[in-house]
Parts: sequence; structure tokens; C-alpha cells
Amino acid sequence: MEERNKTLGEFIIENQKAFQYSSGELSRILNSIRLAAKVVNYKVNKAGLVDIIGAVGEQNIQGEEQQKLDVYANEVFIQTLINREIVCGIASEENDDFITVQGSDNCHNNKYVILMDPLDGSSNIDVNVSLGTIFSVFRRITPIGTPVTSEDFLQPGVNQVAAGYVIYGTSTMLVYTTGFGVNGFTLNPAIGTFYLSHPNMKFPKDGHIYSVNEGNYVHFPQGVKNYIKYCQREEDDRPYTSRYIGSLVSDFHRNMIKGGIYIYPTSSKAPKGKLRLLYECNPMAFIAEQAGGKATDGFGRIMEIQPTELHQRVPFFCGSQNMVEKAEQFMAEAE
Ligand code: AHM
Ligand code: MG
Repeated sequence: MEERNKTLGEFIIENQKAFQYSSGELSRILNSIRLAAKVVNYKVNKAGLVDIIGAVGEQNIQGEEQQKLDVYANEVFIQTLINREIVCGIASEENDDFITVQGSDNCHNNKYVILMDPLDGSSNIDVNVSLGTIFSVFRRITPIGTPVTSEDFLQPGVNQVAAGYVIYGTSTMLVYTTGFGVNGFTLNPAIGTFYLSHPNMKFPKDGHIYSVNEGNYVHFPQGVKNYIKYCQREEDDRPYTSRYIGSLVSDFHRNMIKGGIYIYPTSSKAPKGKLRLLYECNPMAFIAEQAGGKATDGFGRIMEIQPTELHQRVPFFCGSQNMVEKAEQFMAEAE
């Protein structure tokens, strides 16, 4: 059965042709992510064995120090990309500043920068709940041949050339877009191969699931409070179902398949929101839009925000188009 499905490797090669004058750099980046995802997946699946193989900070049987999983994932993705010398710069949610990739070849000649959250939802690590990796690729804007600058990373999301996520869930999937729709690939761990399992993914235009940390309700803006009450009201096809994993990738993935909205608003506790524009919101927004969904900060399109700092936070409303528009309507009315 699986042999009839395309593998991710085959799909990447086939789709390289969609890019005119393609040099293959983007395909090589995607292949590196595919590889790093498999390495991280192996480690994530062993996380539950921590009592047996040693906790963070302890030495394992080989005398190696056990690392925190998010630190490990960060190193795997960064090293995989650096070793292949295919990007000129890397920014990660785990690092304060961006990395200028050096390498034996002159990496200043590479066209792309990558931004990522190597292991999102890290509060779920110790409790065996799904985690994710999120990535976003831009063409640099400073001249080829020169070292990257912050300008190359501080681009609005509309400039993304690729974005995707890996979900380490009941099965491991890699979902990505290069601006020609969204495709999902499921890992067969027995042979370490991703197969095309979810071609041309689409958000249902409407949905019945809302995902928000309702424990923070008292701290939310009035528009969000009103929208939550709307979701809970017995009227038409409501009340909606509430589902919140606390792992953005998993909540997004479920909502994209079933139809739903994810909200992480501003609150009196987090006046700018919690999620990072560059590492979390922009890539998810690109995927959402490519799947026919919508992503806003409650008022305007996420991908049009001009970033001013690497770790900038924004409120995030993302999911089925009609649901996001309804939430925006409540936000505008409460202004
Ligand atoms: P992290 O990058 O520190 O893991 O935080 C991001 C995560 C998202 O995956 C998730 O949707 C959100 O934080 C949950 O936050 P909260 O626990 O405040 O609801
Ligand atoms: Mg994160």
C-alpha cells in the first residue's frame, strides 16, 4: 500500500520543477529538515524512558550528560543545517540572536535564511503529549556574498518562500508549503520514510472547535471574552467543542483537519500575547492561508506585520476562515 504513495523525498524533487530557475537550494533545505525531524523524532519517542536512561543533568550509561529535549532539538536542527551549508543564517526561538552560517564554502553566497521553533509546546515534554517543530524560510534581502544581517530575518510573513511543521504525535508528520498548497507526510518509523498521506490539505471553511486557554479568561480582552461566550451559547450549530492541548502545532493540526479556531490573545498577564511572530505565528499563518484558512492578530493579517525584533510576540487568531472572521467581528465591536 505505502509503496504506492509518494515519499517526501520524491515529492520534493518533483516539486522543485515548480520553481523557475530553481537552483535546488530550497529542496536541500527541506531535505535537511526531513533528516533532522527523524533524528528528533527518535529522541522524543524515548523521552518517556527518562527514569530508565537518566534524567536531565544526569550522565547516561555512556557517560554523556542527558540534555533537555528542547535544547537537543535546537542543536540537531541547527547542526544539520550548518553542516549542509545551505542557508546563510539561522534564527531560533531558543537563541537570543541569529546565527551567521560560516562553513567551508562561502555560506554568504547562500540565498536563504531559516527561522524556527525547534521544539514547541515544551511544557508537554514530561507528560507524553504531542510536541512540534515549526520552521519558516525567507530569501535574504541583503546582497549575496555579504554576511546576513537582522534585516534578512525581520521580514513580513508575506515574503516567506516555505514554511512547515513537524508534529510528534500518535504518528509523526511533516506538513509544509512552498506557496502551492499544503501537503502532509506521515513517517513510517520502521523504515524511516515519510510518505505523502495528506495531499492538498484544506481548512474546512467553518468549524465547531475553539482552542484557547480559558483559564486566562478573566485576563482576556472584552472581544475575546464575548467571542468565547458566543462559542458556548446554545444557538444554531453551537455550543462549539472546546479543545486545547497547549501545543500550538497539535491544536492547529487538529483544527485544520476538523475545522476550528486557535486563539492566543493578549491578556493583562501577557500584554503582547505569548506566541512569537517569527518562529510560530508567521509560519502557521502561511500554512493556514495556503490551506484556505486565515490568521490575524484579531484585527489585521499576521503576514503583513512588519517585525521589529526577533523575539516579537503577537496575539494570534488562526483557523477556519468563517470562525476567524467572526472572532474579528467581536474584537472590532468591543473596541
Ligand atoms: P513554548 O514555545 O514555550 O513551548 O510556548 C508556546 C506554546 C504553544 O505551543 C501553546 O499553544 C502555548 O504555548 C500554550 O501556552 P499556555 O500554556 O499559556 O496556554
Ligand atoms: Mg514555541
